[in-house]
Amino acid sequence: MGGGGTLVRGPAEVIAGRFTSRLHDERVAAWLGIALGVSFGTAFVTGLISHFMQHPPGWLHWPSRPVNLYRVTQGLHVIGGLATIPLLLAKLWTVYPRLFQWPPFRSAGQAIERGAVFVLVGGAVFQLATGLFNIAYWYPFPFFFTVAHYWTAYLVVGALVVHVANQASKVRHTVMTRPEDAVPRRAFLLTVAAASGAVALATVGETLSPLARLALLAPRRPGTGPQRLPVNKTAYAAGITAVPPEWRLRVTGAVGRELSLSLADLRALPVRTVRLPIACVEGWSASGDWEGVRLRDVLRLAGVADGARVRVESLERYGAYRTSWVEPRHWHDGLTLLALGLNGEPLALDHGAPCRLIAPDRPGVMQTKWVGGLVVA
Ligand SMILES: Nc1nc2c(c(=O)[nH]1)N[C@H]1C(S)=C(S)[C@@H](COP(=O)(O)O)O[C@H]1N2
Ligand SMILES: [Mo]
Repeated sequence: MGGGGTLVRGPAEVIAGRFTSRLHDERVAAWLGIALGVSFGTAFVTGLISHFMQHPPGWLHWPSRPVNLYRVTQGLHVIGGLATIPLLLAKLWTVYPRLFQWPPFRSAGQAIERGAVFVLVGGAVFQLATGLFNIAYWYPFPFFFTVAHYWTAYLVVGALVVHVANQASKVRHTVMTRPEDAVPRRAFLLTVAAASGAVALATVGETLSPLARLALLAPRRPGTGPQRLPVNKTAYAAGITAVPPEWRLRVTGAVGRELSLSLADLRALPVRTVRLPIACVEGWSASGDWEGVRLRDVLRLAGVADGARVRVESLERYGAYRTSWVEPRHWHDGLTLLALGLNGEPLALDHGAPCRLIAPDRPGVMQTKWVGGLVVA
């Protein structure tokens, strides 16, 4: 010691001294960053689609076709999100030493950049974790999932834009030049890609029924459940023990004439069979052959105006999904049914007996079960 002076090691150097792998490297970080940018961008867009389908502003009119559109966007959102988990873990592992860089920043610009990185890391971990817990039906957090997940998405994307703006030219340069060393980056990146692929493969069967048997990680699978269709909320969970013997469908509100239809009255209307999926916001989906009457036939019978919106109401007393709105485009569509049967049998109680809504290109939460009334606005 003496007059030689000691070398002061900041936390970053201490940490970096422990993280000796050569894979904590610009190139690895750059490639993982590109992949994460694409997957978070996709999750953001598909997430907004799902949000605005469920909460449409007045000017937005979703098409009712293609029939499987929501099934695809939401499958991408959930399965893509799950496959992103290994990517994010690999990226965090790669850049971990840098998160402890000391001093934390040297200029105002760098302070903003690093602030964005912390928002990005925290927000990204939060989105993937809450999304995963949600599809696993585990709610260890005190907030309402959909609201928190929705607003955090804007934070993450805001921080992502700042981060991309800061890193774009460096990343471009890094990936365009050939490395001159022998760091086994390719093997590492392929391993990460394989992990992502394995996660996707073990879940995609929840929506692609030929792969259903591989869907080991999926909470719901096509072909399981009563009438070969999964059930999210059972009749029991909804407080519905049997079809009320005096059941009638009441059509009220802005109608030419109010209706109160028995099951026999409904069956006297033209009965159709349509093949449509239930596409749950949780990513699983499955098609069924639904038999029932067209919603538009019932509404026309009640003398409803073409531009009217219709609120479908369930017999379920509580619960966030006991009602849903049907916009004109959707009730005009001849595929939109009040279903009374499924896969050649009368509708099971768990699928919404005696009557449920089934419509094309619509989130599962809006396919209201145990329908008791239509209120026209
Ligand atoms: N009344 C009512 N309808 C409902 C729900 C509900 O909780 N209550 N859950 C919805 C959700 S989240 C989905 S994915 C579909 C699932 O329909 P299924 O159980 O027939 O497959 O029903 C929808 N209809
Ligand atoms: Mo759902």
